[in-house]
Amino acid sequence: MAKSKKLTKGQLRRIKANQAKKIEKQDQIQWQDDELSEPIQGLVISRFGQHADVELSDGTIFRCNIRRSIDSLVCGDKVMWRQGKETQHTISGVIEAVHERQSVLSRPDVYDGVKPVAANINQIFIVSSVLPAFNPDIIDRYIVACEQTDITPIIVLNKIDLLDDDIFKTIEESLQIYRDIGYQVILASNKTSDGLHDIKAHLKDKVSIFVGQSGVGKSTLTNSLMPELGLETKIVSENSGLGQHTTTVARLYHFPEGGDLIDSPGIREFGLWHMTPDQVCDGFIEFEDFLGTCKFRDCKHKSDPGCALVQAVEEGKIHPERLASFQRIMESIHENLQTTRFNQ
Ligand SMILES: Nc1nc2c(ncn2[C@@H]2O[C@H](COP(=O)(O)OP(=O)(O)OP(=O)(O)O)[C@@H](O)[C@H]2O)c(=O)[nH]1
Ligand SMILES: [Mg+2]
Ligand SMILES: [Zn+2]
Repeated sequence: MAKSKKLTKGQLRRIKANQAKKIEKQDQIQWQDDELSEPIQGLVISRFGQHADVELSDGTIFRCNIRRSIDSLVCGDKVMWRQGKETQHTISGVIEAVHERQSVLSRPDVYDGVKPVAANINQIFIVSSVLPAFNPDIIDRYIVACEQTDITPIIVLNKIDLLDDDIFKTIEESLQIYRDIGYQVILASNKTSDGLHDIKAHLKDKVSIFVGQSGVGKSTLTNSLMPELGLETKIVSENSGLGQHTTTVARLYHFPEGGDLIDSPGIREFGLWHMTPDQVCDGFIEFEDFLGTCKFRDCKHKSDPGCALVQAVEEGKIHPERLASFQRIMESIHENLQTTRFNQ
């Protein structure tokens, strides 16, 4: 019988124990004040657990511990850190303070409350594809988050090499809704290089992030734009048609032509449970002209009589899909309010 290459339970246990020991040692590192350098400015290019990789302006990267007084630190944060006399167990210093953020993309987490994803970004590429299936609901949710924080969204439909004429026609109709509202839409493919030039042009001189479902091709796009990176990518599961959550932490890369790009881990869904109905409404920018003109002040914009949004749909001024999407978001917020910690 061929010998199995799988690790035995004992081997797995030992590996786990060694990793735990290493992390424990990293956590135990405590420098005395006189063993630490003067404060140095740095940029967090990645955050994982109790550690973060901080980059200096010359490109050198140092793995640091994080002072317990810092309650939130993410990729893109500008920090003040101090270098230890010597590197211990791969840890070179400690992050002491975080500069005020110009922007932050957050999402609610069922376990941790609202969690920041990345800081100081000014552009979000909402990446979608046909495998996993095209999902305008997720696009709408990201747009709401962008509008809330004044970050520009750009919609990318990736993997257009996989589209046949019929699917292309259906998705094009959806995408046209976004173009009509005024959002930029880019059709892209890593196979044919379609759209890559366009993405490159938008990346220049901006701090951007790729977001979207797992498996839509965020890391593959990042590799196409910066081939020297060789990031790990993984095939979409044939059974479920879903991605495999290959990228596990957000990481910032400097684009050779200028500008920064963060590749982020894929999501299953993007909840907006932390937002008020008014905030969600504001995220549907084409509703603005009609808000405040409904018959009832507490109109839910659903089946209430005299709803100005419903009327605008009937008159062709708002796309029915967008109002339906808004209503779905409101329903999901309502359901979550009843079941999660966002119930305050
Ligand atoms: N046909 C086709 N396949 C693509 C394209 N871009 C990416 N893929 C494939 O899609 C799969 C998933 O790609 P990834 O880059 O790992 O996806 P991701 O969005 O980074 O996924 P997570 O890291 O899990 O969030 C891989 O098998 C890629 O080869 C494309 O333009 N066309
Ligand atoms: Mg990835
Ligand atoms: Zn209304």
